[in-house]
Amino acid sequence: MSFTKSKFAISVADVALRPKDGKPCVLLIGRSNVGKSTLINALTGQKIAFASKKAGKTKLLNYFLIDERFYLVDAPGYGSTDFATKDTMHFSKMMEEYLPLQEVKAVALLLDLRRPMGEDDLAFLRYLQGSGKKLLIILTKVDKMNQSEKAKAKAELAKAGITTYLSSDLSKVNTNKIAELIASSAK
Ligand SMILES: Nc1nc2c(ncn2[C@@H]2O[C@H](COP(=O)(O)OP(=O)(O)OP(=O)(O)O)[C@@H](O)[C@H]2O)c(=O)[nH]1
Ligand SMILES: [Mg+2]
Repeated sequence: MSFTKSKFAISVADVALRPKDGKPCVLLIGRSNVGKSTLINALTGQKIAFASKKAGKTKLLNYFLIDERFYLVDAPGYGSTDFATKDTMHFSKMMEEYLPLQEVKAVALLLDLRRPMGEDDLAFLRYLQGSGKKLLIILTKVDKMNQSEKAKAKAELAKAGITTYLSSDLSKVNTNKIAELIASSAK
């Protein structure tokens, strides 16, 4: 399956301003530049999320209504530095407010494991694992990985306690599988 009908709904800078129609939400989350917006475009078959070569493009929570049933929410990327910048503080605050919401049914964490996970990735992963939300792990940019990088990524995930994950190479077959899992987690 893929998302047959999808449209941009709203961008909000503040959690308080989100849609309050009770539709379930699946949050797409990951470091800046990991490929969140690109994955949304692949899943919807439309250029509805802004992808950019420059990190930190997405600053707001962007809501996309899928099949009139649930929202896929593109979140701002979290930090690429070790210290708390204004942006990472904004991100943490937003997540603390957002994750506990009843309509947030699942979180898809995107990881680009061509580089090992950083402390911030691991800390955030632990935080998500303890959040009580369904968690989907999606490896991005797998089309750019060779066999040994794929094996390393798998070992890296196992070390972090993750044995089930999806790989994204933006192919049709692959994207359909991700769409299917996201749709079923939005319940
Ligand atoms: N080869 C390849 N490139 C990808 C893939 N996903 C994303 N990219 C590229 O990576 C860059 C960043 O992608 P975005 O989708 O803008 O990343 P993002 O996570 O939305 O970034 P922020 O909004 O800054 O947090 C773009 O140049 C994309 O074309 C992928 O699966 N394969
Ligand atoms: Mg983005």
